[in-house]
Amino acid sequence: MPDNVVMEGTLAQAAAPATIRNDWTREQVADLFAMPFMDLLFKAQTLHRQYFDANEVQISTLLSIKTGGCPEDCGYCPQSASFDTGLKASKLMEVEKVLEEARAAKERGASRFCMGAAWRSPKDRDLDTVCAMIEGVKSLGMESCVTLGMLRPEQATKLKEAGLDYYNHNLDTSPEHYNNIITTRTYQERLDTLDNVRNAGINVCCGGILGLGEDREDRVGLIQTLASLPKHPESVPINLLVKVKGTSLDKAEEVDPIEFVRTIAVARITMPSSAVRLSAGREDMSDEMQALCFLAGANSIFYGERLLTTVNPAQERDMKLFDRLGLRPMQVEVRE
Ligand code: SAM
Ligand code: DTB
Ligand code: SF4
Repeated sequence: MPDNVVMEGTLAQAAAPATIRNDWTREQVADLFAMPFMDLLFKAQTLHRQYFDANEVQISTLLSIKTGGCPEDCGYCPQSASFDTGLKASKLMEVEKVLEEARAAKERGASRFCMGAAWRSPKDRDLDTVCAMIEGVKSLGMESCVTLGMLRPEQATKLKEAGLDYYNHNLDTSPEHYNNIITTRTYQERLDTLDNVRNAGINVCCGGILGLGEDREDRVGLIQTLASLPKHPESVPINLLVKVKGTSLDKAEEVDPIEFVRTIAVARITMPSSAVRLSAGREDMSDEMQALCFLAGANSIFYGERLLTTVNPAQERDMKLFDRLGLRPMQVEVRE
């Protein structure tokens, strides 16, 4: 089957192929969100199986290579200098230290190593150091991913030349809700960075966060924007806000877990060939909720006891969960 074709609908209708669509309307996405939960999950799981082995989950490990002191004012983020969260800011890590962490992550079973820096955008000198980290990670036989803030076209090209596989840059929420969360960088600037990453030939990792005080319409707006990009992001992280004391969202309203699962399912249905990552926030989820997210089409996680600055489930808990659900880590072939 050509990779732009997906079998749409229930198993009974599986003979009717449908093209991957980049023209989703708000109304169509809202209609998916409003489906009866059982029908929605069945549709998502059916589509999931057209593209993926439903028992495989891709595993990434995160490392904060430059922590805190960020000039941006993202209301959810413990690393913003706008908030006093008690986090100690640190300088860019040394390449060899980063590679030690990458080796350990590989030994624990991660296929991708993701490095995050609390920058508005990288300085050219720092970018050279990050390129050396990417080259080192690749030489370990792992996929590489970085998230460094806004990128200019020539910076994206440089990262591509170093062998970068994925660049993470999130839209976070709907265009309408965005300005309530971040004032120092516009939605359009985020879209421009995504364009620059795409044009450099790097895989795009782009998603959002639930729990930012948004409503259903904003969740619809986020997914519709992602699914209407000229090419779907290869990886779509759906984060549940990790509330950190001192940030402006530390008292935000809890997200209904069923609504979270619905969002995963709608991401799976609208972007069927993308990896959907059950991203930050798993520490606060029950095993049963995570199982529902996998059933709804999530097929990627962050593995390891730390995200960037906050906690992630203990490896032992994740290994037990994989075992109980019969899930296997996805094996990834890495080309240098
Ligand atoms: N500074 C870069 C940037 O914002 O593009 C890269 C690092 S930033 C921490 C990466 C992503 O982490 C953000 O875009 C946001 O979606 C997510 N994130 C940050 N804080 C979070 C939190 N408390 N809970 C959930 N996700 C969070
Ligand atoms: C993404 O969407 N989630 C990750 C990754 N991309 C870089 C980051 C989550 C950060 C959670 C808060 C923290 O640990 O600082
Ligand atoms: Fe800075 Fe990124 Fe945190 Fe925003 S999300 S404050 S840009 S580290």
